[in-house]
Amino acid sequence: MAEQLRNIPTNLIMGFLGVGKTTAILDLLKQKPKNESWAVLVNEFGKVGIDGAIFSAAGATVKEIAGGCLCCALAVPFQVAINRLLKEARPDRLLIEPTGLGHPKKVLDMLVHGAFKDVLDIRASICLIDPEKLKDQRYTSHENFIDQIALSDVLVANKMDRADSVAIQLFQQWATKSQPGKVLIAQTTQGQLDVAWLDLNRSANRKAAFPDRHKDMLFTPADHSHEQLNNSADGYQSFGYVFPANSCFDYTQLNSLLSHLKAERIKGVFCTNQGWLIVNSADGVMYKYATQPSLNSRVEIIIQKNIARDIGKALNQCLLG
Ligand SMILES: Nc1nc2c(ncn2[C@@H]2O[C@H](COP(=O)(O)OP(=O)(O)OP(=O)(O)O)[C@@H](O)[C@H]2O)c(=O)[nH]1
Ligand SMILES: [Mg+2]
Repeated sequence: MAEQLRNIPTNLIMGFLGVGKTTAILDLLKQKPKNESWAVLVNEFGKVGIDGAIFSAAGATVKEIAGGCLCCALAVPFQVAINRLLKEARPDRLLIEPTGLGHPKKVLDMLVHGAFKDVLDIRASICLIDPEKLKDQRYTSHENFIDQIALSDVLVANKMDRADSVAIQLFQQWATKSQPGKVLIAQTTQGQLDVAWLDLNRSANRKAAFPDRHKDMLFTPADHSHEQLNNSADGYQSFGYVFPANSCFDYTQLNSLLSHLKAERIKGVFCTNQGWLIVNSADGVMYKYATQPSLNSRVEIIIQKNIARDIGKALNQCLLG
């Protein structure tokens, strides 16, 4: 029973949309000691979960909470999911990936002071940051972006392959001005973190600049139809589509459609005439890789608000038969 579990090492792996959190957790799972079992809890802003499928394909015990952010509408599902995950997996370690659009303060408070305070041992929170984003005021003025950095113990610049010298200098400025000082500041690519960082200590003295960030925030589902699940908040709009189990996409048409969408984020699992695929696109760079057959094809597309698109219709036109 979960009640008998004590002090399970737990880390928050945070960072803004598409920075490489899932990539980092997948890499950490590869470094897991063979005799340990780890569990992953992932929270998605969109209502159609994709990261869960990515983790499951890697063989991790995973629970997914989709459709908002853990500290707002999903506080209760969050606690239920942790309970279930602990009960079912009895993990030696728990890694939590909150949505990139979420604020970490209430999540941390819930974990440290809430019902799980004796069950979970909250260690260093790791925040990934794409240094190139530090040039863009859309990110540097975003309260969640700022507080993900402020509340992290370990700050890691990811996507260093894309970072120029200006971006690296900005990263160093942001990293060193943060108070209390970070336990560790590092730079990496492909989310490669050292597994030993997970056991670094968490500082209880870190303060959010915007602690009430989500107090009045509502996530408004725009559509309740069985196949389209939209969500909008905070300047972002997510379009989620789930297709019937027997749907199959024309690979070439799908690839062309997704490549031309000017989206902040695209994540999908697709059955195509070239096999099952996971599609993961951030900053206009799209990665595709083969995966095992899934329950259905589904996709989550996040764009800046107020850009009207008929994405559902365009996706349907890529279906075979
Ligand atoms: N160029 C480059 N791409 C990377 C790097 N790390 C991750 N990516 C790519 O960035 C995209 C987003 O990575 P994810 O790990 O899914 O990011 P995330 O933070 O989990 O995304 P959300 O959960 O949607 O917020 C994927 O296509 C990755 O392959 C990196 O170091 N360099
Ligand atoms: Mg992710």
